[in-house]
Amino acid sequence: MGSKSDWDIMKNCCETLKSFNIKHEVRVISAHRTPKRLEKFIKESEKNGTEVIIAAAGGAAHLAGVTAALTTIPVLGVPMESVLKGIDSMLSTAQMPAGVPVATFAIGKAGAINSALFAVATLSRKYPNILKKLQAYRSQFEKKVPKTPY
Ligand code: RP5
Repeated sequence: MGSKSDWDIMKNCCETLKSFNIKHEVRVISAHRTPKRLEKFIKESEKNGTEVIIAAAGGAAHLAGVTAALTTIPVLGVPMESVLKGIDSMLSTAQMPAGVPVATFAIGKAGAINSALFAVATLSRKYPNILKKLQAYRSQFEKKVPKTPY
């Protein structure tokens, strides 16, 4: 995430990953404030077999896009809420030029959770144990939604 101030929202992403026992690392790295840290992190990620990177940033949110420009590891972007209610973050994250994709999720908490679930779904195509957990999660989810509103 681009700032420690994003953690309150992005902890929902980590909690979701943890609930599926997905090994992950959490870092504060800013495309604007700590570009060298970003470069180092990407080099390490390519060496250590990282399969997905989730990048959360707000405002002029370049983190996901710059990350995607520097690696072929799939990048999932989560726009953070901002003074412009996250619309700036969402457009900055989603409106990538053709050739450098960032899969962009909803602004804020829903995006934080869904980015994790999307990473889980992606990994589940390769790891049968993750697929089992995802199927169990989906069936529980189904049971939790009432059939009527009263
Ligand atoms: C972005 O600027 C961060 O991702 C954060 O959402 C936003 C504000 O950062 P702080 O000023 O709170 O550190 O880079």
